[in-house]
Amino acid sequence: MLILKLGGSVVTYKDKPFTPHIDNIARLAAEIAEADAQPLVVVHGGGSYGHPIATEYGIAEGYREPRQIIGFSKTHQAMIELNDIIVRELLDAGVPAFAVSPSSFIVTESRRITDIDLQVVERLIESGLIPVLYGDAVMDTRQGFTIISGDQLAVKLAKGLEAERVVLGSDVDGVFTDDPKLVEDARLIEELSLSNHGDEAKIGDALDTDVTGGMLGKVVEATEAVEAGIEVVLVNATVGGRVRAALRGEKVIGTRLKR
Ligand code: IP8
Repeated sequence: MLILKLGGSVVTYKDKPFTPHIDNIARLAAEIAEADAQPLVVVHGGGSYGHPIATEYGIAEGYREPRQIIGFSKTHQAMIELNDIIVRELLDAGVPAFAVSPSSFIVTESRRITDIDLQVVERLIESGLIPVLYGDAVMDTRQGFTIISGDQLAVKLAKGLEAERVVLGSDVDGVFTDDPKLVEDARLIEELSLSNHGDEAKIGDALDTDVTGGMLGKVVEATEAVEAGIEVVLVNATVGGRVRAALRGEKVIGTRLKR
């Protein structure tokens, strides 16, 4: 069982509202087809679809005023639109993808997934389908509603489905010792131990920098899976061949998280 998360910066142009990155999506669809790694669940992020609307209406922070209600629906709808584009590309590549809406079977409490019914996803997988889910606007028992990230969802699915490996595809190669855009000799950390940073003492700083900003959240989120004994690999999904290799379990440029 494999879980593949494709970041919003991979499947959309993040600075152009509602613009899918079709080249990346089509290439990744082909890589997924070629990897022929099943069972597989695909999760994608929001990029320039979900995030601008969620921010405009303050959806992640929960209900405060009536004008947010339509924003909650618009955020979800934007994600359905992006999901539709991705599922169609997968189908065109011959991958038996099946769109699954997270908000219809997931509830959070204070932004964390507490309620997740995996029965349908499990049956889809058993039938040979590849469920395709996404970070979504979901109901929250404390704050009315919120946003769950694709990373939180990917990790929950990995644990619930007892996955062997989670591949987190973003637009950077992995975790670096320093910000590679600022520090010339910044080095890619091929294996990152979450319990003992040892000589990688600067990781915290590196994770806090802009270029790896999303990395800190990713690593924190992935900790739960790593602790459950699931392999987590961070790869650059904008570079051809890396996702295919990671799905096949081949050696690939990236960062492997370990306990
Ligand atoms: O891009 C958030 O998912 P992420 C999705 O993985 C929405 O953080 C709805 C903004």
